[in-house]
Amino acid sequence: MSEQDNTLNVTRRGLMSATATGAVLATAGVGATLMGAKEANASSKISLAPGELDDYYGFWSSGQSGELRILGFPSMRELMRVPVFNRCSATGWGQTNESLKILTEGLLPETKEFLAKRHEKTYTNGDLHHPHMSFTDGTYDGRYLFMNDKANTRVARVRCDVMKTDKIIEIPNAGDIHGLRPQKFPRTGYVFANGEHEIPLINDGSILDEPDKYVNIFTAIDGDSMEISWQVMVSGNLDNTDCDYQGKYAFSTSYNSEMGMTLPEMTESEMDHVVIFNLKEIEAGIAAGDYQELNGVKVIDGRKGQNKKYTRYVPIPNSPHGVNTAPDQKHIMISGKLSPTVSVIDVTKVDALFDGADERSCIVAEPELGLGPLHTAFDGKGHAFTTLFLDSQIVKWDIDKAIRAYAGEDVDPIMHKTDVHYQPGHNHTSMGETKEADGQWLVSLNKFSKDRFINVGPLKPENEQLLDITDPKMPVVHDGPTFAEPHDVILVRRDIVNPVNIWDRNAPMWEDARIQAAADGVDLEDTPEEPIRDGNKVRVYMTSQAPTFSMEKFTVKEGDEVTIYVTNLDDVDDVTHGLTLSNYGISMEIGPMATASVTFTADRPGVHWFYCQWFCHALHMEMRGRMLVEPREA
Ligand code: K7E
Ligand code: CUA
Repeated sequence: MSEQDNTLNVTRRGLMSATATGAVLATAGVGATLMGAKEANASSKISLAPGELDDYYGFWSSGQSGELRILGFPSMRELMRVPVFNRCSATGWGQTNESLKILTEGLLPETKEFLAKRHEKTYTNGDLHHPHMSFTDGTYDGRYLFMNDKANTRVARVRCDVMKTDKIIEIPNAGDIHGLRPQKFPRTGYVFANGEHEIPLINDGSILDEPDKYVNIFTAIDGDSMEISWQVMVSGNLDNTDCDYQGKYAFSTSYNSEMGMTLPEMTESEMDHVVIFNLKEIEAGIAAGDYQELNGVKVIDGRKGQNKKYTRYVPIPNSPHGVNTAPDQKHIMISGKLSPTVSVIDVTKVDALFDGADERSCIVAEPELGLGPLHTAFDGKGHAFTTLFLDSQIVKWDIDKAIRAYAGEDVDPIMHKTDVHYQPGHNHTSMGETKEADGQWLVSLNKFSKDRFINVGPLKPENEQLLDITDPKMPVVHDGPTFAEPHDVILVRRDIVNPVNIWDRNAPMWEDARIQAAADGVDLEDTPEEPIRDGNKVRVYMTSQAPTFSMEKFTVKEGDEVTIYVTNLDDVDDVTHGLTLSNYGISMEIGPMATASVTFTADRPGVHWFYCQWFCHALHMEMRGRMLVEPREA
């Protein structure tokens, strides 16, 4: 945060808690009395006056909705939805040529074949759990956001300058990508991705109900090229992952070390494990040729008992879930889920494991915190905050005291527990997964809202609560309903994220349109008055400038394959246009100075209006034109 920002924020927050409390108490009467001075004080910190800006960007996942959401934080106002694995009616994501290229180019050949049989080009759903920003030197660098698709084994990248998805790749050999984290140091670098569900290594039907032949795969992706660097075959499944601040190790939890196929089998043993990946040894193994190549990827064998220096399996009680690296750059917290404990790994003791030390010797604390610990967040001041799913609480605990207690000292690491509503999964603190954790806010992502909001029917929203962690009692200061189902969020200081307002005409997004226009001798910014016909292919080039399209009408023949390219010449903040083609199921967004295109077959004769669907001008309703489709001669 810049000096200036800091001053502004402190002033605003300070002012608001000092003055607004008084005002609320004086004017709101009974409500304020019931609320209590403390809660009124806390809520006033988050109620931004109209026109005031938030201090943080919140990047929310959306689970089975498949998109990324941007919220202003701490107000928790939803600012934007970025389509990623889903289809979007507003922007045409999944329909425009530009988005389809991104959605299809990274698919495996067998997936393309499979989808073609269903007359589809790409999947229409996704399950996006974990959005994380790229790092440089242990903190966010504002370049990219990376995220997983558990449903269809993909990893996507969003460009933070335009807040659009620019790459999606399918991960071969792995079963359903769940945990995902970017390398923290020296930079991203690698993006680590866990395959959660164990499958046969060659999953073509030749092995079916023989679970002992199933494996799991840990993948390192190059965050710059979005190509797969290498994979490691492991024993047990893989749930969540995180890495250290030295660039040496990654850590993945495994809740099914049993490799069970049924619930009783999966939860049978008291101890599961965290797999530690030795990045330098894996790179050396790849360089030395100690791998098999599968689907074009170099796969190292890091299964238990291989006794190589690629992996170590540290026993952890019991079905561990979250793994979170503390901003002290030293401790890794593994949440026990079915065990009431969080196991603390000291990364300085990990080297010894690869020299033969006992696996548990890297554990330096294992505090008992409550029931159902899932994920842990940090304030950068030596404290950790763990969600207790079954207890519906956030527990704040002292890392140093937990270590001393484990060594035998009679100290209680638990500092406070706050009730949340209800059943929290992830929690996250402002800048909490970086070395710049600032200890201001914690958001608790609760799976159930039950009675917290007016009833909307059997399907309820989730409830994401905001806790003020500058207060030792960590009061809940805000309820934030969200639709299905954000699993995770990161809170990034706003000075780190600097998106543009207007597209760069050279953006790679519409590279194909540029190439086609050049081949047609067309200037995308000064388009011809008539479509270009090329056999039964028709290319319609248009520009948009509020409140007109450059073409008022065009004529095609039934059965023509039509591509409409629109370039938005308005280089003005917030003047986005759209093109919706009525009764053809077509719509797309065209941002300021962007080009977007869509291809379809004109198989419905008649008059079809195209119109702008983004309210852009006083004459927005008039921003329309006609596509005339001549019937094929009988
Ligand atoms: Cu829901 Cu991060 Cu997929 Cu835990 S995971 S809750
Ligand atoms: Cu352009 Cu509405």
